[in-house]
Amino acid sequence: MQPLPITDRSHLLVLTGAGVSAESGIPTFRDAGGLWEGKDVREVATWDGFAADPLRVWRFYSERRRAMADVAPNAAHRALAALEARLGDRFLLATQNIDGLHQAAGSQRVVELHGNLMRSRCSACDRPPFEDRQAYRDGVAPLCGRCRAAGKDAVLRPDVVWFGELLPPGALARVETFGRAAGRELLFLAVGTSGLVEPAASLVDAVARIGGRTWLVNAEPPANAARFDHVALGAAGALLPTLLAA
Ligand code: BV8
Repeated sequence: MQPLPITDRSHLLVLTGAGVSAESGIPTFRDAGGLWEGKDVREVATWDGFAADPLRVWRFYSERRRAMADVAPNAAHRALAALEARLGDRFLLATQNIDGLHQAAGSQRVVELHGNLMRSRCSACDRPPFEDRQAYRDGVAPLCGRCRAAGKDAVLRPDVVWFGELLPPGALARVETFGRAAGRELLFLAVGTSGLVEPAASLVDAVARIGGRTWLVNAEPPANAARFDHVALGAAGALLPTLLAA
């Protein structure tokens, strides 16, 4: 695959999914051996599942927090951070991942569509989300200190977006504003995503509607592959450095 035709007028919008972190050792969701293998998504990635058994959800996310101690950004994350350094405000990275590896690789213009694993927030009060790397082992779901001070019991939750929940306020708007400003100079690159989860999976169509061109890098053809202008099958860590080369 030729490098992306990036000119000094190009605006690049990138969407990443779990596949971009696979070479860092983080399991994806839907591949064999994935995070959801043997689990019922409704039990660990919905509000109803959390309300029914917060401890089960905290075990799921605590295990993912613990696993972060052994992972680091890979060549795909680094290639995207290097491109942002080249393009500046003509670059925007929307990620479905909650692992924070893009930021760890130096990316700054990042929109976390589904939240962040290393933040928690209260399930009841409106205190702002806060950094929380703790893996809750003691068998008790963590409670909100502010609610407790007010004499109420409220369980903390991971600051992530579950199915049936709205994306963080402003997240999609930031992506849409960037795309509209770029118009026909917009290049869209999706990396390592199965194209099954909305609204992220339909970004490719929005780009096409405004006259942008679309690329996909994925280990195998995802559900929405036919909606891309160009498709490169392979590992993100192997393909991105060439694809995004100056
Ligand atoms: C919303 C939590 C408005 C965080 C996740 C009915 C009722 C309610 C909602 C819906 C409904 N019908 C549809 C919806 C919308 C729903 C949805 O999309 N459902 C689908 C499944 C049918 N979406 C939502 O609810 C979203 N909110 O729409 O709000 C609304 C509200 C109410 C009612 C209507 C509308 C919220 C979506 C967020 C859900 N949260 N997880 C967490 O725990 O991480 S989703 C989960 O899937 C993750 O966030 C993940 O990021 C996301 C997408 O998965 P991928 O990243 O693509 O990972 P996957 O494993 O699937 O694929 C990896 C790919 O990489 C593979 O293709 C593989 O081949 C490739 N790969 C592997 N290795 C490599 C590689 N590629 C390159 N290199 C490699 N080395």
